[in-house]
Amino acid sequence: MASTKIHIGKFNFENCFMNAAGVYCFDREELEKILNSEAGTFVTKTATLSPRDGNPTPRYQDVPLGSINSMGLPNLGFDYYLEYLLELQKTHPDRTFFFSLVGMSPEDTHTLLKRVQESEFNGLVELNLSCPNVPGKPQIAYDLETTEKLLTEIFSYFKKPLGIKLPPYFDMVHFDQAAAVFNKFPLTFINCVNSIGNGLILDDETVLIKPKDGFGGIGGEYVKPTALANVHAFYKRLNPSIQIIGTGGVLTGRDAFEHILCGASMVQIGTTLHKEGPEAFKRITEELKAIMDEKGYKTIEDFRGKLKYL
Ligand code: RRO
Repeated sequence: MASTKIHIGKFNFENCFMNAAGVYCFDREELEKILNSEAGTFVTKTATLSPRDGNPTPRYQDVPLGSINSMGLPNLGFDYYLEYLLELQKTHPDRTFFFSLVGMSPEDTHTLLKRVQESEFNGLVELNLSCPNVPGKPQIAYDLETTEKLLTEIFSYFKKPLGIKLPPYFDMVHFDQAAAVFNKFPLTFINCVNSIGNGLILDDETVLIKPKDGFGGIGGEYVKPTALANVHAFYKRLNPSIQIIGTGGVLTGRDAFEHILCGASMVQIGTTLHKEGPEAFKRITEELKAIMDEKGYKTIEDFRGKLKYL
């Protein structure tokens, strides 16, 4: 049968699927459920220097075609996740995990990354440059000057494997400009895409979530075409040493197959994981393997990036 093993940088994973940051990753209990599922690995909830309560509830709502959220970066703080990750390095030395991070300011981000650099952590960092939901804080990666400055500073001291979580871009010139910036740095990966920021979904005459008058990040079926376009646009523009994690609109094995055809090495699942729970990994993995078997693809590399044009 087909294999869905992949690698990111020097790290090998038994399966190409994992959670998307924000879903099933708030605390040890949730992370353990992903650890013990069919997923190849997990990423933590994006951690900040201090714990955060996040925005007022209700702040996450599933809808038929996806989800809307304005969580506001609730998390248990950097130390909580680092302690768990270091523990797992001892109990699961054969596995590799992702640590999602961002500071509430560039200074905080540097403090966090310097602490990771000085720690025993030997996995991958996913620096979140795309949270759409903290009032007053813009999505960092929509400002390419700020992003370039931040990455320049980071790579002066940070020597461990690091990738960035990106917001969706919607203009060919923006793909060109963003890729030109990312290609200047020794990034291990980029992750396309975070939720489509600041959408509105209504129920009758009313918004669905409390923060920001109902505005929130959109996930699920709504975002797949945007996610695929971002994965493929960057696949075509980035140095081949920068791998791509595809995130957005993965409900089925077919959706994952499309992300990989567009160039994704790993595939993250957010809204569907929230709706179905960790059992979703088994179903979606089986569906992807069935497509690969039918087409005669034995490994992910047999078809990754091989999207056909007219
Ligand atoms: O916590 C959130 O509100 C959140 C974050 Br940090 C993010 O990166 N993406 C998202 O949809 N929600």
